[in-house]
Amino acid sequence: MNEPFLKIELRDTIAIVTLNRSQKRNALDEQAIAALDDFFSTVPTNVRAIVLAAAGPHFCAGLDLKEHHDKERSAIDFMRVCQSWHRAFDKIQHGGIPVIAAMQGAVVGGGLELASAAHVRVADATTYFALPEGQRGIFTGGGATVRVARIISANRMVEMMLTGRALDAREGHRLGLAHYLCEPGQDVLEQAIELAQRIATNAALSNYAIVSSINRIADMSSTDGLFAEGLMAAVVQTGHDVQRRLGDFVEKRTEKVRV
Ligand code: 1HE
Repeated sequence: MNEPFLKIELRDTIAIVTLNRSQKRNALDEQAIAALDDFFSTVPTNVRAIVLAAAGPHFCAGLDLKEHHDKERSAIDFMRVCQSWHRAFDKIQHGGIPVIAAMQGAVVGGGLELASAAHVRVADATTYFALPEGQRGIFTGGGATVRVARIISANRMVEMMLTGRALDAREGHRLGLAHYLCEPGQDVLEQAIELAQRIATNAALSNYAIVSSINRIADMSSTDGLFAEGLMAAVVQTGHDVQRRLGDFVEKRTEKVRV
């Protein structure tokens, strides 16, 4: 029997979800997308942050090209596949729980689409990013035109796809594909877990607002955005630990904000 695509480890309030098909460079077939959709639909209620990691030397080689080749999908079949990716990755981005991606090696095609649904991305020095769809005769279908284009700009994404070139870890970091770039010798998974632990100490309702409202408000008009922001702030304000957290500052029991 095949190993499950996702390996899931719970450490206190952190879930570490590992893509576990390294022999195929974590290529995403239909089962893999279903497994991601399933996990992000049913995250245990005590989980406050999720680390999305990948086994082996590469984060993810994108669409399973062998499955795609063998299935000879029709336009409508592939439209449905793309929609299944959109549903699964939307649950990552809009599920209300911060997701931190730990990346190494190839983050290409659908792998970059997956990573760009995460809220915080950490890369090690081996990481590189590419959108080789043009070479394969296909197009992005897992959300890159929305998510990657917003991160690096539509203009840069067009160039990346036309030339098919790979951006190394430094360039990806400079353009925002990674928020953090590990120092040589630093372990990417450890750094991602550390960030997840820090993020998990925020108020759960604040984190919910951060990951579910900011990207949505970016899609709204200014008037609607300001209204939605006010509503969100009013809801977050009802959190059970707000008074305690404010009191900690007022009574000088908490650390100051310093660089
Ligand atoms: C795969 C895939 C895959 C590897 N689908 N099987 N993605 C791409 O165009 C990337 C294609 N892959 C590569 O360029 C390379 O495999 C890597 C740079 C990622 C890794 O290279 P390497 O030398 O470490 O591994 P490898 O020997 O190329 O691959 C190991 C095995 O994984 C091999 O299978 P094997 O049976 O011969 O052992 C490969 O065939 C298999 N493998 N990548 C299927 N992608 C919703 S639309 C999204 C559109 C896209 O994602 S397009 C981008 C597709």
